[in-house]
Amino acid sequence: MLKKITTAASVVALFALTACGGSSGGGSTTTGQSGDTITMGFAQVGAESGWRTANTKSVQDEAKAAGIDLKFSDAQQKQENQIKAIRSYIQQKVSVIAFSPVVETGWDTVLLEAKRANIPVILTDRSIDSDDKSLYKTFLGSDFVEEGRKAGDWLVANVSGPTNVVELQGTTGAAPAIDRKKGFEEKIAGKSDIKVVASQTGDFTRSGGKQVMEAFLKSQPKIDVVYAHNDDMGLGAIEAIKAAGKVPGKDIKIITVDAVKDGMTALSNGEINFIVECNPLLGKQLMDLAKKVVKGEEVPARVVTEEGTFTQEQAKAALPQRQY
Ligand code: GYE
Repeated sequence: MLKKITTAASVVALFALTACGGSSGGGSTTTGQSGDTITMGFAQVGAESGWRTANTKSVQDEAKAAGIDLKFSDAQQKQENQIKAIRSYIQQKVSVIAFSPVVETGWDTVLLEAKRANIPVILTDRSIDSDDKSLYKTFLGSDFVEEGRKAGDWLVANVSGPTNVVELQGTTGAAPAIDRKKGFEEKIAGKSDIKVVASQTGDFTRSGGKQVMEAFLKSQPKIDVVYAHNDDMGLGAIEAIKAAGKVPGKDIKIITVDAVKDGMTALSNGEINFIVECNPLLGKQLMDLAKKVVKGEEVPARVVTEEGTFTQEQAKAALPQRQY
């Protein structure tokens, strides 16, 4: 239901509701500082992709399983909404704040407020760009540069002759958009046959990927490969390619990142050529880390998620067991 919220005002109203819900939860509900129940304030990016939906479910399910009282908010991909959510969690004196920063920069002020209120912060999925490492306890998530490198390696090994690539970037300023571009560029640098002829953001959404791809198909005389920073944008691009009378996966090869069910289905159908995996099931590790930081125990500064890659054949084999 959270994804239905359309205005910042209603987001704020919802925080207020959440706050009331928390305090009417009975006298036994306490914050981490005083003991029993851990309360986590989680500021989610939004509901922009299949990855995000799976990530939200993982966080909600695992909070429940761990007996952690979760206050959840959806920022609709807006930094100002995430900042409001974090401030509201500080006011509510939650035991721990976890969030996935929509963009990398601009967090120091609000995180300093959390630090002064003695509320530990865990970064999950995406990291921030700040010199002050004392603003958060740990960062749990993927190595996005490495994901970009895997996409670049596959491209270099699987094309020959002059190859024009169009890139569908994630949300501007977001860690996975910056890093997936960087890792990919690193691997194609020096390959004179491979050219990125156009690169634009599709905001990690299916509709964004479709729109940008429609524009690319009009402006670019020759497109051989699409590199989409997530499955959803790749799926949007597939729609645009079909509408232009071309065959996705054949006339235009497609590389994406995530490996959510819809992406894996398109991969096994031959419409996508290669997917770099990015694991959204971070809930369990997040709750384990939260319990530790609330107790004041040491945690590693960085926890990297293990992930692989999928070819069309591998997707066919893996699809029946795919949970998300
Ligand atoms: O790849 C994309 C989502 O931050 C890793 O965000 C995440 C990315 C994921 O919208 O689908």
